Amino acid sequence: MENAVNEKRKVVFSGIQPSGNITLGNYIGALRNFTSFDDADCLYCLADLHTLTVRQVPAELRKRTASLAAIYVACGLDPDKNIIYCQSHVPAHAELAWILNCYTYMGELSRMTQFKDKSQKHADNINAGLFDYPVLMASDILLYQTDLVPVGGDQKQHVEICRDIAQRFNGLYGDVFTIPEPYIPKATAKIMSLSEPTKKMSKSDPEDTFIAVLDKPEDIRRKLKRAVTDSDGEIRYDPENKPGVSNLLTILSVLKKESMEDTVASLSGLGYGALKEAVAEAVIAELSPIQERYNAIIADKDGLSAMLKRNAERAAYLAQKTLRKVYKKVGLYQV
Ligand code: ATP
Ligand code: LTN
Repeated sequence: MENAVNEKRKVVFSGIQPSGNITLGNYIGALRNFTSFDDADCLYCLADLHTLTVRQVPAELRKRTASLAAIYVACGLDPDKNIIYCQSHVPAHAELAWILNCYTYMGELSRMTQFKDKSQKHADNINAGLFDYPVLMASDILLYQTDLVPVGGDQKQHVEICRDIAQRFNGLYGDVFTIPEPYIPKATAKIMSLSEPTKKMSKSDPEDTFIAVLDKPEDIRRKLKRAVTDSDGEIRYDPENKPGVSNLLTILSVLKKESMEDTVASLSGLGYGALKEAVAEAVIAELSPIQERYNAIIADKDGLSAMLKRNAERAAYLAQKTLRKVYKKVGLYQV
């Protein structure tokens, strides 16, 4: 009993970049899990500084940031219980990133698959920020003494390098940082593109490859009707040989909270048209109430700004404690 009282509450941290329309992949792979930590202190940032690693249209970035904040709340994150804030509103993120840069090697950063992918995609703008992206992400996580980081599978490598940096730093200066663990449920780690089901669904790809959390029912139905499947006509979960059908089955079983066996059994004897229809109904049923709440939240811009301001202050207070400790440990002169 005593133990339970004395035990430190777990800290959960994650972020999403306001770099495009939030997709069903973001929702199923990350956002939806953000609400599953009842007994923890949770911080969820809008990773706006990270978006600058790829060119953004300033007015759109501003709009998308407010929109993502409203989506967080609409998905069930209570901003009084969770700290929802903009990364750029808490200067400690960029400050710690500078320090951690000096404890991160070029070699390890150059092995990051996201860096390799994005360098290929944006060959005309391979900037230092793109290379350094994981160090800013490590700072996000380490500033709050985070225990758990809920993300999709594509971010696993970034959480691993964060752990390496933290362990290296702790090895030199004592236990400064908590070593975080990734939280990546296997079944939903990678939701696939609708048009190329061997590729991850991504918000920076063309519109028809993904379903957006804010898509209208008719768009959801249209996009799913066009989703790539295969020609054997059998509804079976087999990601290797039937990536399109398996991706649709994953979406359906997750949203209906059914096991994969039950989901497949419920469609026995039916064709791909029925599968797509079932997925569309499940997606619409999941997203409609979120969209309704979203519309009310986004209509109150002042309320949204006040919430972000209040929460950035809460985050800054926590971040400052770690940053001060780090400054002291590395020998920066304190007054
Ligand atoms: P971008 O295309 O701009 O890189 P993205 O769609 O990959 O964006 P991020 O902002 O990088 O989205 O990711 C936000 C969160 O959503 C991360 O935790 C990421 O792992 C998760 N995520 C993104 N896409 C998927 C997906 N297709 N399946 C599962 N999780 C995903
Ligand atoms: N890089 C992440 C977004 C992100 C993040 C974080 C996730 C920025 N900072 C800290 C977890 C913890 C992405 O999904 N692309």
